[in-house]
Amino acid sequence: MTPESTTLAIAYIGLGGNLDRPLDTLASARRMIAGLARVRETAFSSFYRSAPMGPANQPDYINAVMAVETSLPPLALLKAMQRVELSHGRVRNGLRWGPRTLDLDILIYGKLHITDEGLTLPHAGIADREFVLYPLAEIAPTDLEIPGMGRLCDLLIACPRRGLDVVVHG
Ligand code: A4P
Ligand code: MG
Repeated sequence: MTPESTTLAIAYIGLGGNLDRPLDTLASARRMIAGLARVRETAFSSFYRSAPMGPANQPDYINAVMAVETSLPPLALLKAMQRVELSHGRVRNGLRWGPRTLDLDILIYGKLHITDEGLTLPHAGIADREFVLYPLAEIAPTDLEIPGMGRLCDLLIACPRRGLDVVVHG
């Protein structure tokens, strides 16, 4: 796909954050993403709260998933997501799984299955993260085939919902 391409892809974006009023931050990021050129929001999940995966000495996370239709190629979409992160105070401190105001992951981009230095699609963490799978299942068809990983409904069965609360219904 060239940058000028008008081919439309369905992409799912995972939003997360645990510093500085994450509900407000995620709502603001949603508006900014929906307002991007060549991006159209098609669905947005509820907001969920969960304990941090990784270091425990950080606040709980708020997560949500957004579906968009986009003609941006994958790397351009990633760059756009990184600009939205930066404009919401994201600081990359190099700490793996450390606290953050806003994290935007491209979970799925159409049928693409790629491993690149800067972009892995689908996102490598989907299968074992309940804070990704359950909001995704709210807005995606349950028979969605996640390239290289299998059907969403099968991933859900393998990842029981344990510590995930809906804080705002979508
Ligand atoms: N990158 C590669 N593929 C992708 C993709 N599909 N989408 C690269 C977005 N980025 C992708 O990401 C590091 C690099 O990944 C980027 O430069 C990009 O080129 P980052 O956002 O700078 O760093 P990160 O997010 O800290 O890395 P990591 O390891 O991906 O963190 P995670 O996996 O996102 O985990 N607990 C709960 N309950 N909820 C959460 O949302 N999130 C994290 C962060 C930890 N614990 C959590 C949560
Ligand atoms: Mg990230």
